[in-house]
Amino acid sequence: MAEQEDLEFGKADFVLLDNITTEDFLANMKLRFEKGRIYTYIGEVVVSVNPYKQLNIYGPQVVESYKGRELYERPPHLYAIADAAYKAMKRRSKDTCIVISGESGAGKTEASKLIMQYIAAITNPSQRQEVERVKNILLKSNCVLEAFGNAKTNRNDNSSRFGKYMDINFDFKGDPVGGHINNYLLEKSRVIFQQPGERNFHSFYQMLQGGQDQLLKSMRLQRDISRYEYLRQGSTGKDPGINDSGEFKNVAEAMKVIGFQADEVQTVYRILACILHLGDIKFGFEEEAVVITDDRIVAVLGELLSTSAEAVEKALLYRTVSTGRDIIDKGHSAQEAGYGRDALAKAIYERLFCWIVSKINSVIEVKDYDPRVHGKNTVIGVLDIYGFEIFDNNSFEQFCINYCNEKLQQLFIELVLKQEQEEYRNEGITWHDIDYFNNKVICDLVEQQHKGIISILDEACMNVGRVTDTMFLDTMDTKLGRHDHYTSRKFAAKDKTMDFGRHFRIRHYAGDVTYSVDGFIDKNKDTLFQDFKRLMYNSTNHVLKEMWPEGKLSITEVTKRPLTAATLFKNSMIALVEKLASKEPYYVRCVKPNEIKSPVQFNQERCLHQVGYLGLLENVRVRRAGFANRQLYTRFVQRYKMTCAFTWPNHMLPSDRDAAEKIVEQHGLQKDVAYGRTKIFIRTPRSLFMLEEARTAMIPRLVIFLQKLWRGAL
Ligand code: AOV
Ligand code: MG
Repeated sequence: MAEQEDLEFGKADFVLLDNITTEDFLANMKLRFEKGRIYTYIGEVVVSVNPYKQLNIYGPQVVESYKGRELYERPPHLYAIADAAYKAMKRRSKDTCIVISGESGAGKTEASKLIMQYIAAITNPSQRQEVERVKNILLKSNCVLEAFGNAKTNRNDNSSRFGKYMDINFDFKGDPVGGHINNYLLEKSRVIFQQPGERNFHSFYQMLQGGQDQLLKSMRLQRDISRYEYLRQGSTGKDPGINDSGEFKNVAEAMKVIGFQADEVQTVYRILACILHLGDIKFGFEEEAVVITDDRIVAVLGELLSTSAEAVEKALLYRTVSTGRDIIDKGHSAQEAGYGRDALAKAIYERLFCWIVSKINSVIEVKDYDPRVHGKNTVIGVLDIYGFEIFDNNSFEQFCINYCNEKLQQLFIELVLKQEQEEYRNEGITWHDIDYFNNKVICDLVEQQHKGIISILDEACMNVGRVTDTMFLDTMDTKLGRHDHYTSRKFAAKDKTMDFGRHFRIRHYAGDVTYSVDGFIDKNKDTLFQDFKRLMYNSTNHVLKEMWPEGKLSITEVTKRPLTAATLFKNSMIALVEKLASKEPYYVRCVKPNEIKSPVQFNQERCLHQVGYLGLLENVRVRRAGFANRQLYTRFVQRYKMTCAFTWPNHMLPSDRDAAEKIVEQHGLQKDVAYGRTKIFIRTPRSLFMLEEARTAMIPRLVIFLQKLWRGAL
C-alpha cells in the first residue's frame, strides 16, 4: 500500500529516497507538487511548496484526522507539525516554537495562519468562554496586522513588510489563554515611496475603496487613488486580484472583535488620512522664506490631528534648536522641509502600527496567571518573517530583511546540522561528517562589532559634519574589500554586470544581492525633528497623544542620541534568535515553485536554487545517517523500565546503560539504536512509539502493583 502511494505521489519523506541526489530530490518534489501533495518531510522538518491554488486539505475533517496522531501515521501536513509542537508542549511541558522560513512569496504567512487555525481548532473542547475569546482575537489579529503591515510587491501580492513572532500561552489543560506578538522593523519607507509595480500598505487602499462616503468626506478624502502622491508612485492603485473594499469591512469587524474602541478606530482612519494629505504638501519660496503652497491642506491636517493649523505649519517649516543659552526657531530649507514631511509621514505610520500591535497585546496578555493554581504556563511560538528578497533596486530595507533571513538560516544550521553532528561526535557515535555551507561568515560580515557593515554604518552616522553615503561606501570598500562575501567597485572592475558606482554587493546564502548605498545613512539615523513629536503629543486626541509619549520632553531635556535603526534591528534579531533557541524548534521550509504565481509550473532551476541554499539535501543526509531521538540513559531507564522483567521495579545491573540494553533487547530494537557515552540514540520514531505503547499497556498493571504495595501485600 505504502509502495503504491510512493509510486503515485512520491516519497512522503525525502529521507526515504533511494539516492540522495539533487535530481532525485527535485523529481520527488516535482511529482508531489503536481499531485497536489505540497508537503513532504525531512524527518520532523516540513518542506512545503506553494501550490498557488486553493487545495481541499484544510477542512475540519482533515484537522480531526491529525489530532493527537504521530507524525508518520498520516500523510505529511503542516497540521502534523503543529500537532507535534502542541503534543511536546502539552505532554512534556516544553516551550516549543515553529520557525517558518523561505523566500518572499513561498507561503510562510499562509502557513503560519494555517498552523494557528489548527491549534485553535483542536483546543478548548469544553468551550470555555475566556479561551474562546483569546482564540478569536489571536485569529482576528492576523487580518488587522496584514492590512497595516502587508503590501503588494513585485514578488508577492500580499508581502509581509514586517517580521512577526507570536507566542501563544497555554494553561495546564493545554488551552490557549493568551499570547504576545513581537513585531520587527516595519518597512516604513513604503509609506512615501513604492517601486514601479508595487503598492503602499493595503490599509490606504482599503480605506479609500471601502470606507463609507461619510467617512471619507469628513476627512476630506476622495476615492480616487491616483490623486495621492504617496499612492501613485508605483502606479498600481486598484489591483484586480485584491479585494480592498471587502477587506476594509473585515478589518473593521476584526478591530471591533479585538476590542478597539470606536474612537480608537476613528483615530486610525484619521492617521491614514493625515498621511495621504501630508504627501500632497508642497513647499515653495516666497519673500526669501520657505512656505507651504496650499494652506487648505494644513488646515485639514490641523483638524485631523486635533491641533491647530498654525502648530502644524510651524512644525513643518521650523525646528527649535537650543544654542546653549537661547532657544530659537530655525527655518527649514525647502529640502529639509520635504525631508521632515516624509519623515513625519513614515513615523506616524510606524507608530500607528506599533500601537496596533500593543493594543492587541494588551487584550491577549495573560493576566493573573498563578502557576500554583493553573500549573506551568507553556508557550508555542510561531515565527513568520519577511522572506529573502531581491528586487531591481535594493536598499537599506532589503539589507535588513536579508540579514534577518541569514540569522534564521544560521539558527537552522546551528540546531539542525551543526549541533546534531557535534553531539554524535561527543557521544562517540560512529559518524561521517556531512559538509554544508555555514553562513555564520555572512552574519559576521553584517553584525560583527567594529568590523561589520552595521558598525561601519553607525560610525558614519555618529560623525558630526556631513558624511555622505558615498563616504560610507568608501569606508566599507577599505575595510571589507577582502571579504569573500563582499564586492564593490574597487574590486569589481572585471564584473561588467553592474555599475558599481554607488552599489555594493553581498553574496548572501540565498544569492547575490546588489544594494544601492543611497539613503543608507538617512535611514539608519532615522531622524525625526523633535518638533513633530511635540506636535503629536500636544494633540487633544488622547489616542494620538498616547502614541507619542516622548513629545512631553522639552528641547533642553532631549539629549540622548537614540540607537540607530540598524543597531536596533540587529539587537532585536539577536534577542529573537536567543528566544527561539531556548525553545524546542519545529521547522517549516517553504519553497516557491515559480516566479509567475502559477499552480502548474515547476521551475526546476528556481527550485534547485532554493533546495540548495536552504540546505535541504544536507538536512536529508544528516537526518538519514542520524537518529530521531536521544535520551540520557537514566531518563530512558526510568521511563521504560516497567516494560522489561530485568529492570522492573529496579535493576541490579552495573549501570543504566546495561539496563537500557536489556530493555532494547526485550523489544527487539537492537538494530535501531546506538549507545553513546551518556545517551541512547534511537534511529526511527517508530521504535520510540513502540516503547511508548508498551509503557502505556503496562500502566494498569502498575496501578495494581502500587495498590498492593499500598495495602502492604508486597
Ligand atoms: P510569504 O509570506 O512567504 O511571502 P505568502 O504566505 O504571503 O508568502 O504566500 C504568497 C501567496 O501564495 C498567497 O497570497 C497565496 O496566494 C499563495 N499561497 C501560499 N500558500 C498557500 C497555500 N497553502 N494554499 C493556497 N495558496 C497559497 V513574504 O511575506 O513576501 O516573504 O515577505
Ligand atoms: Mg509573508
